[in-house]
Amino acid sequence: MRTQVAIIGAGPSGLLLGQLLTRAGIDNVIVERHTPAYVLGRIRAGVLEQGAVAMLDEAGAGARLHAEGLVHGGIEIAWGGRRHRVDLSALTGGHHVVVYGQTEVTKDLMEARRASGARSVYEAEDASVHGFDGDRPTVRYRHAGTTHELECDYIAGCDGFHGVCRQSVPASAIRNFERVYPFGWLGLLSDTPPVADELIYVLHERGFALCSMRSRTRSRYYLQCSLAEHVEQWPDERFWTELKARLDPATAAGLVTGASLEKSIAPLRSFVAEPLRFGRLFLAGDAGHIVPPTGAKGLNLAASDVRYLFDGLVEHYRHGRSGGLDAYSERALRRIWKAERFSWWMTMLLHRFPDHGPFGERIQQAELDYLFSSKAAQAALAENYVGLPY
Ligand code: RFL
Ligand code: PHB
Repeated sequence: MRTQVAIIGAGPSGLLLGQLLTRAGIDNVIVERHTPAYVLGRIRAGVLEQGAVAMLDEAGAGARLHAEGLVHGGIEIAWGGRRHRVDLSALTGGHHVVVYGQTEVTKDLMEARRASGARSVYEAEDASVHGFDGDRPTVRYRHAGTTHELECDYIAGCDGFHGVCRQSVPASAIRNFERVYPFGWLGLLSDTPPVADELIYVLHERGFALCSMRSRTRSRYYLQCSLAEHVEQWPDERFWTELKARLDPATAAGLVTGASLEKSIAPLRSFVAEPLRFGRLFLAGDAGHIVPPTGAKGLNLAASDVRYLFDGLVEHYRHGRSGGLDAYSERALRRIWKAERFSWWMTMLLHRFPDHGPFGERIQQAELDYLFSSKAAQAALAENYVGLPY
């Protein structure tokens, strides 16, 4: 089998890149390890920047998002028993974010791909990438007991943090930057109305909490938890009791609880690989970088990587120029590092750090005090939260 661009991974970055390429007349094949149902079962991001929304429109997958997504012009930060609003729209000249689950984004992109007839191989086992330092890269995988080889011009490594693409690059050619945080997020999804109209990020002495949502009838809540804990130790009752303990009394009184649809623990990590291009292999999305979820940037960064990579591929196939592909890694990394900085800062601002001690806590209080006494500080938060320009 032969294609122009072989895409490893059918997460948001692989599906978005594939859809844009197909619409631009560039042949591509997606090779994914899991089943579509498994990919859709992972409950992850919920907040989209306007740039990511525009790309989903360009991919022809934005209709349901516009009909069902919730436009948010602000977020709240609760601390010291009070909720403070950050007016994202007023502080950014009218920008906003859209609350629409990653599951729905993935579903819409899968549907668009199915309708386009582009090729996808799900349940591809032992995928491996070869020859990307030369002119004829290939992807090998097993499917239904048979080994297949896919020849291509380029490989897009959209296979997430644990994927095979980054790991196939010789250690001497790549530099990794990493910070692992000493806690995780325990997430719960429930068919209950959200406790507030906008997201509430909470700093409490018992730890961070986040009140988010997927729709007007479906909520997503998170609690900072220890990495030693397991989901089984968190029956729903315990989760709701702990969440209420981290909310101010008025908000806690308005919380509607119910049975969980899903519960999971995610570790928090900052990670960047440099560069993001190795000959004819390009890394995009979580394959090249990870942010802690506090800034809601992971999925949005996947979209901006795809923007730069797609533009480079179009320039190559339409005009025979390599400038965009040559600049991919540098352009993407400039935006990635700013999102890394913001996500790290939001994480430092809003979590209890077991090793910070009294000095660290006072600095955190001063940072929050400053934030809510300075329009300039709020504007800096707002412009990063709604997304820096591409
Ligand atoms: P994905 O989604 O991990 O998809 C990678 C795909 O590659 C497949 N794969 C392979 N396929 C073939 N062969 C192999 N060897 C393979 N190895 C892996 C995998 O099965 C998978 O289908 O990466 P992608 O596409 O780059 O997308 C990245 C996003 O998923 C991620 O950044 C976000 O979910 C991060 N994130 C958030 N981002 C936001 O922008 N806003 C948010 O509000 C937000 N909240 C979150 C988040 C991530 C979270 N977790 C659990 C990490 C909240 C949480 C709790
Ligand atoms: C979510 O709704 O899953 C979500 C929202 C905002 C974040 C992280 C996760 O910062």
